[in-house]
Amino acid sequence: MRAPVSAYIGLGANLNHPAAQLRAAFAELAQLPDTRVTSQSRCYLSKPLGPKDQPDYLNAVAALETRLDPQALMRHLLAIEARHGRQRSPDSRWGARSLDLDLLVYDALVLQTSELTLPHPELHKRSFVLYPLAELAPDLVIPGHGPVRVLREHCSSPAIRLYEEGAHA
Ligand code: ROI
Repeated sequence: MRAPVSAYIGLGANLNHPAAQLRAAFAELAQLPDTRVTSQSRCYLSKPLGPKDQPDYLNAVAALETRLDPQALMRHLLAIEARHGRQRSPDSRWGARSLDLDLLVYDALVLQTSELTLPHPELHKRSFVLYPLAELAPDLVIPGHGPVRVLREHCSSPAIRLYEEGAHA
C-alpha cells in the first residue's frame, strides 16, 4: 500500500445554508477510505469572485492525510459534491453553488491533465483559499509560487472576513 501523503481541500458554498453544507462536507471527508482529516480551518465569509449577482460565499480548508491517489481522491470529492446537489457544467462555472470541493495541493505533485491540475491553478491568487490554508499550513510551499504565508500577505481580493457562527450566512 502506498505511504500516506498530505493533501489540502478547499471548501466553498453560497447556497442552501452554506454553514450546514460545510459542516456536512467536513464530516463526509472524515469518512473517506484510507484518509484522515488532520485539521480543519475556521470558516470565512467572502465576496464572490466572478459574477456579483450571487450570495457571499463561505469558505474553509481541510488538511488530509491520504493513501488515495489524486485521481481517486478527486472522484470522491466529485461524489460528495453530487450528493450536495452540485451540478458541474460549463454554464455554472462562475455561478452560485451548494458545495464546491477543490483539490488544492497533493503532496508536492505538479500535474496537468484534462481532469486535474495540481496545484490548483488559481489558488495562489485567491484570498478565500489562502486565508484558511494559512491557518493550517503557513509554511507550505506551493510549487511554482512560494510559501502560503507570503502569498496570503500579497493577496487582498476578494474581500474576506472570519465567519462568526450564529451570524447570518
Ligand atoms: N468566490 C468566492 N468568494 N468563494 C468561492 O469559493 C468561489 N468559488 C467559485 C467562484 C465562482 C470562482 N467564486 C468564488 O467557483
